[in-house]
Amino acid sequence: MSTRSRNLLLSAAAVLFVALTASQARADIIYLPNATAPSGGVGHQPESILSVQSPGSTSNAAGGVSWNGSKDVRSGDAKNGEHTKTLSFAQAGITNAGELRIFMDTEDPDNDLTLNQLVLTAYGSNGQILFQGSLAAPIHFGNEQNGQGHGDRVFALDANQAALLQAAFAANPNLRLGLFASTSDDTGSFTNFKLGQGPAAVPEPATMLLFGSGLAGIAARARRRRSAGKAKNGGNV
Ligand SMILES: [Ca+2]
Ligand SMILES: [Ca+2]
Repeated sequence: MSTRSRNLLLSAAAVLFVALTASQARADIIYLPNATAPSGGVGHQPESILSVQSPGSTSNAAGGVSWNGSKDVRSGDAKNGEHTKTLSFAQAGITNAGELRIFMDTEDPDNDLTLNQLVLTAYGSNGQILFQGSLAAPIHFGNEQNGQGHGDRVFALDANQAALLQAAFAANPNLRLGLFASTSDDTGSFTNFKLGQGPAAVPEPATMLLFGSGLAGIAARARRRRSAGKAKNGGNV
């Protein structure tokens, strides 16, 4: 292998490393600004998985629900009962992780809040963690809709994470999904999350497409150089 080919391969490996590192830090849960969240509060389809409520007159709420192998475990500011429970794919009405949607319904009286964290976890029959996806960075939302029962925001897994969750589901059809959320600037109100199925898989992030076409370009250049070298050497490399 020529020095030039080796250098090309090394730089391709460096690009791959940077892209993989970036994808680790990138959002696994993606906000879909153009998708519409369903109406109907807790007790209506799609199924509620979590509600968090800021205690007293504080402005922050954080809580979740997990599965310990025999029962749900609520934590922090998660509300009891119908609001907060782990869900199987079947209970959420999901067959395809690429079409899984997390719907957020805010009740905030001044119609804005910050979603600091959102973590989706899949648990196996013994409570072991099979999959976890999360929002990369906090998002501030304004102009929320008409209080509780009117859905506001929609989230999905990116394509890579959806493939991982789908593989976990194929191996563990009864896995249970739990959710953790933390919010701020939602004084005196609660925020509900539901799981349901969306219309289609989320496309690959643009960065991965750019990265893919970049690698294809490097490979094509290396091929051209190789065949030019072969021609020069009469086919003996
Ligand atoms: Ca709302
Ligand atoms: Ca607010």
